[in-house]
Amino acid sequence: MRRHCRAGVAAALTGCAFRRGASFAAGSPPRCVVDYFRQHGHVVTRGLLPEEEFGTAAREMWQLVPGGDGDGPLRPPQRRGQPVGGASRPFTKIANPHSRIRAALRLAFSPAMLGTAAALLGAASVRLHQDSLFLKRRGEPATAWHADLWTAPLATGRFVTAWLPLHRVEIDGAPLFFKAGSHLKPQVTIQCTPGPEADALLEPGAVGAHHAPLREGDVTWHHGWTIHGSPPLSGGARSRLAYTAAYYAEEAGFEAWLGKSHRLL
Ligand SMILES: O=C(O)CCC(=O)C(=O)O
Repeated sequence: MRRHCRAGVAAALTGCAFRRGASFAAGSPPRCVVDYFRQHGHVVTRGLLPEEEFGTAAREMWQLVPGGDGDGPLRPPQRRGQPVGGASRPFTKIANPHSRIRAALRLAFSPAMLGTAAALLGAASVRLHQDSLFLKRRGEPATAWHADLWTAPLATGRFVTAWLPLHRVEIDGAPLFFKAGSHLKPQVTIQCTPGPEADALLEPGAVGAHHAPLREGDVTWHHGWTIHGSPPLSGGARSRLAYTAAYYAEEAGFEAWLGKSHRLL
């Protein structure tokens, strides 16, 4: 299933960037993008980043990759207890590039990213939970089905992750695959996710919805409870590098509590 709204979201997004959150009054993705996301738990925003912004971000982020283009030999896994030299890791993850690279910082807090995240979550403002780079090389296995909120230490259902490949990604280039609608049943395990029973244990790529081919500047978004994963590279595809940023809705939380407790003093 690859239905999506081909909407010029970038053009609609203007406004101010906040270091830790965004008020988003100046523009938002088209309604069909938001509706699609709410219904399916994933969506694509085509050309969200202008070419120049994308080019700068991609160039700078590739510099963090060990071996440059990422097509070098696999390094031994870093976790103890795993076979040395094996390809058991599904990817190499570089955590929080925004703390090391200006382009990542700009991207994570750009009006386009913050504004889209806020609109999809129906929030007045959002905060960045984390950003990461995911490098998948030839020989590395599938990224297993999972939902981001399984591991995020946050008590919220308003959480969204942007996944932005830093080059074109065709269907053989390990795009993300999503179990559509799984965000609506967060209590359900992978084995029980909706769909024919025989599909339940198949790997990402064998089943699931995707948005490939993804061009430079296209971004896919998935809800924190949406089950997703990625197949291994296939065909002639080269290493795949994707930037991700996860956001959550800013609720009346600590600040409200602080204000209240101050009033009590
Ligand atoms: O790029 C990948 O293989 C994994 C990324 C992922 O799971 C995510 O962005 O939530």
